[in-house]
Amino acid sequence: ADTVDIIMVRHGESEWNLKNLFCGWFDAELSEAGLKEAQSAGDYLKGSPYKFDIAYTSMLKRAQNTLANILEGSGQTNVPIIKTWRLNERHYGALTGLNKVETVEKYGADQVAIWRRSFDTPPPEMPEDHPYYDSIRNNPALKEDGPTPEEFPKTESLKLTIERTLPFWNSVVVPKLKEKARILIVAHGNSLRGIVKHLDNISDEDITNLNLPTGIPFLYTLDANLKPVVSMKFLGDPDVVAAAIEKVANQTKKK
Ligand code: DG2
Repeated sequence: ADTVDIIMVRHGESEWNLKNLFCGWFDAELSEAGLKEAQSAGDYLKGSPYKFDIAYTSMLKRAQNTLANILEGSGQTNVPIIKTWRLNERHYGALTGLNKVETVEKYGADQVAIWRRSFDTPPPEMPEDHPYYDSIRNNPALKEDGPTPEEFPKTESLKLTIERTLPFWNSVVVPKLKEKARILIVAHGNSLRGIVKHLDNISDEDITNLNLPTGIPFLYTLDANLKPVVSMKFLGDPDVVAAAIEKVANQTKKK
């Protein structure tokens, strides 16, 4: 059949996922569990038919380290890697560094749900005196590939995230898919939600319900027009997959 496979994965759990903090463009490290998730994904892929010609990731360590561990674990360290800020997580604005449960206690569950999952309402902008403004604005990785000073976000909704991720998808990934390159993308909860929304043509309402688990690769099989024949098929133990999705959906609920 005239189809092509592409595998995507949200990075493994980060230190800030573990602490339940809004992370966005803050360059958090993987947690120990996140490193293990990346290694397990690598192990799984090693025993699978999926091999890669090229890999794409963001400018953030949690995604890059996940990718490195997946390639290591699957015995494919020679795969070329392209890094782009366009796959970065959505910028979480003034919420960056705040605890997700405390933010619900302060602003209410409805408001936080809007900030986290509405399609086009961005969180409040990050002011210049925000505690993480400097580390984000002056992240040396963004000198390698980053937005121009004019493009540099102060906050991003999913809509704004898609507006800077899709140009990369269309100009770089799509031509490679048409060449039948076997592609791996390691990115973030919301940058990947944007790609999935585009591929599956998910409505602005329905995308609010989609939560991606950390560290579990998922497969798309695309036809000649790049329409999905197989959508978001998670590669792993189904119980582990279901539990992981549930965990993300429950992040703002009190334990
Ligand atoms: C999370 C997503 O991004 O958070 O920025 O806190 O995928 O890099 O861990 P990731 C963050 P939610 O939108 O799920 O709250």
